[in-house]
Amino acid sequence: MGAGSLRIAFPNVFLPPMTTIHAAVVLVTSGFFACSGGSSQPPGPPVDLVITGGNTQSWYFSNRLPTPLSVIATDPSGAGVPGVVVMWSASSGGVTPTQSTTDASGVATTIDSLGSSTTQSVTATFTGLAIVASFSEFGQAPPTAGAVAVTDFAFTPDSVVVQAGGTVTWTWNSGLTLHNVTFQSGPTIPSPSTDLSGTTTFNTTFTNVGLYIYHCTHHPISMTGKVVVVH
Ligand SMILES: [Cu+2]
Repeated sequence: MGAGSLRIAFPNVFLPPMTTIHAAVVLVTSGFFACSGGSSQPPGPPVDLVITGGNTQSWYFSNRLPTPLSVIATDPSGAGVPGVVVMWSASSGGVTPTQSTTDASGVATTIDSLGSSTTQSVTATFTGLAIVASFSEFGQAPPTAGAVAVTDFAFTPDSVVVQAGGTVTWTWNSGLTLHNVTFQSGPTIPSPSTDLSGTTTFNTTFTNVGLYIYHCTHHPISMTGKVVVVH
């Protein structure tokens, strides 16, 4: 498939290592035969790890990436291989867990937390795999403030990210129509604004990390927004 697809073939020239690899493969896949109910065609040995999710995310230093990292262990025919122990390693920050086992579909996942590098890699491998799967992830400093326009009848942008301790400012440009900022959910529920119109501002400082959802109570369908507070 794409650049993330890594293919290897066991080289015929190294017979002793190949024997070793197959021995390891029998060990790690033996669990499959005990728990598989339906398949009459058990997969062969795993020969490849292909990235299936979480590659090339851009997020903020010292924060967990929004999407888990996942790989599929495949046999020579491309079928997923269950029961393969995948080892994960991050160049910056860290992964949790550092070892995970492929599920019935052959997929293993981990969660990556970015460190303080702008470009970071996470590798996934299993015993006997010649070329590891390599993820590239991108870090940046989180914004320390956010700005949202309040117009008829939308919050723009409807999603802002701010670092904990940072402030988001809503700026009205709505003529005579009254709007408000009322929080519905979050780690805490900040105080709402009053009903405001014309050109004015309202701001909230966020101290707790998490997702905050808000709306205007007069226009709850079109006027909704969220604030994502990160470390
Ligand atoms: Cu409104």
